[in-house]
Amino acid sequence: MKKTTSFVLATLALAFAASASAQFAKPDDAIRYRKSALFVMQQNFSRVAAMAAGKVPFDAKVAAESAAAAEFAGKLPWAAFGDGTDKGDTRAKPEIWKEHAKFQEYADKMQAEMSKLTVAAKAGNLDGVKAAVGATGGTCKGCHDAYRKD
Ligand code: ASC
Repeated sequence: MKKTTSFVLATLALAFAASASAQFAKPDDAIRYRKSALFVMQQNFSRVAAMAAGKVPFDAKVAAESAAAAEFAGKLPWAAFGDGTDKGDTRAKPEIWKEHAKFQEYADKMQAEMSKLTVAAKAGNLDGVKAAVGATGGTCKGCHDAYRKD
């Protein structure tokens, strides 16, 4: 039973990995896709971060829409770090492909914090937005420090 479960899980994992990488015709497409998604995420996050920092007035509607867009865009890049996408127009460090599970933990942590930002923004809670922007930004920085060449 245990063996069967492991086999099923392993098969599902392989199927998922295959479908995740199969959506890109070539490695350059995967690199462009993940950079585009991260750019859209960053642009939307920054709009909310500017409000949290008091650089622009807090607009709850814009903050909620931007946070939701950042949250959605933040789900996309990770399927585009498949095998063979470590070389090209990218600052991604080779460690990503050596310790993929650890890299994925950083990605998951960012998404968890980003979800809290959407919740706070939807509630129109500026203090909550400030806290969530800080926590989310920390996860961006942590992953960049570990996995991005500067
Ligand atoms: C941003 C951005 C990042 C993070 C990071 C937070 O807006 O582009 O990489 O926030 O600077 O420390």
